Amino acid sequence: MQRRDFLKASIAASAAIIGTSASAGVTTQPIDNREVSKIAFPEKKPLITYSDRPPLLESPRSVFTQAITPNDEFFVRWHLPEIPTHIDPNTYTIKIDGLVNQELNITLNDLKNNFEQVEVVAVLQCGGNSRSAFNPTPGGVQWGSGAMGCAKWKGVRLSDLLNQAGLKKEAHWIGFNGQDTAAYYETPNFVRELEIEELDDHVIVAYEMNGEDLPYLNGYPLRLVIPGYYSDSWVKMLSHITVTDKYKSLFFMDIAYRVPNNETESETPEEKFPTTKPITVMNVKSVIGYPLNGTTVYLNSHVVIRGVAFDDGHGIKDVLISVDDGQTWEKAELDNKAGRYAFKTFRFAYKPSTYGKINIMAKAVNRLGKEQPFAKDVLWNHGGYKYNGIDVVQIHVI
Ligand SMILES: Nc1nc2c(c(=O)[nH]1)N[C@H]1C(S)=C(S)[C@@H](COP(=O)(O)O)O[C@H]1N2
Ligand SMILES: [Mo]
Repeated sequence: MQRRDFLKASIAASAAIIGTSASAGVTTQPIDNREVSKIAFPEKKPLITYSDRPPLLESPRSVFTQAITPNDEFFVRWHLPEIPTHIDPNTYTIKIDGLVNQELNITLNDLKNNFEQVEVVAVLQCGGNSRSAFNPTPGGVQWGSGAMGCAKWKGVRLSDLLNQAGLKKEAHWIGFNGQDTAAYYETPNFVRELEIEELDDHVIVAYEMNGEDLPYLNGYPLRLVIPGYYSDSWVKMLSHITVTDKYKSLFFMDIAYRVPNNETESETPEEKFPTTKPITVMNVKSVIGYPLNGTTVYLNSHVVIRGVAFDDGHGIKDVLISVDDGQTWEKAELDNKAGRYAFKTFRFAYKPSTYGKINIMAKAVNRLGKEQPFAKDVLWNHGGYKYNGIDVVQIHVI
């Protein structure tokens, strides 16, 4: 078997284990009734657990009433099973090489003392977040809506590091490599490549998350933070940055985390569009954190609907709430002092006036006027990426 084939075959096999069967169900919302596991990983509360090796942990929906997602409830996604279990902060270095004037080996101490320290509050969201809402179900981890979170990241600008090394004029691509490795040698390391033009001053190499060292599972001691981008390129346990002139064909960049180039039509399970592109910037999205699906409330009681909304950094303009299946919408109150890449929290005072099952919907609109589509209008794609349908929870009024 060709190497490529082996990879495809192993991906398909793992998808079959993690994924549910295609078609059948009529899910139009992310699966929402999974329980958190009984066991907890280091530095984490018990979370929804899909796999322990590599760790795949989802945050419960209820955390999305908060502007900042606590570190111990923050989701976790690794692709490769071998993650170093011992990291020595005194000797850890990040190497910068390739098309640079001066190769650098920067220690954590250097990073913290010899560069300007910057902070950004930014949403980290897996491109496959909410994948379980697609119908038919694409293979891959069947995330509900909790493969995302928002944190305050602290570190140094990537551009400051690259300037220190000095880019040669042919420099065009930057590769980022983490410390995790595959269990089988055929699978390459987790490496991402970005074009230099994509990397502005907002991109940081972070060592702190919400005022603490990065949790081990979120990439201790260093990770890339690319505000506004899906998190597949936020490489964790970052230890090597290589500058090149040409794009090197890489597994994760070439197969995973890509969507059809054509973003106006859906793919179908039978047909794949011929050309794809990386998923890059996030689309507009909101998630309701309260009430939860199945919550029982009294007629005429005061229910405060709460949640979070975000986009790629253009900024959320409105979050609209509907309690009549999308016929009429009203504006929620918004709050956010943390900047355009952060969660905007929303709240809406609701007094249920009819008995029975009520669907509460939230739809975010950004400053460009882009808004979340109804679930049925979200573009289906083979990878199950970029789901951003109007969020819905169903409550029971008694
Ligand atoms: N080294 C390394 N970095 C990685 C990955 C990985 O498998 N290895 N997965 C990426 C993907 S796809 C996601 S969604 C995020 C998850 O970040 P988190 O575990 O901190 O939530 O890490 C990204 N960075
Ligand atoms: Mo991801």
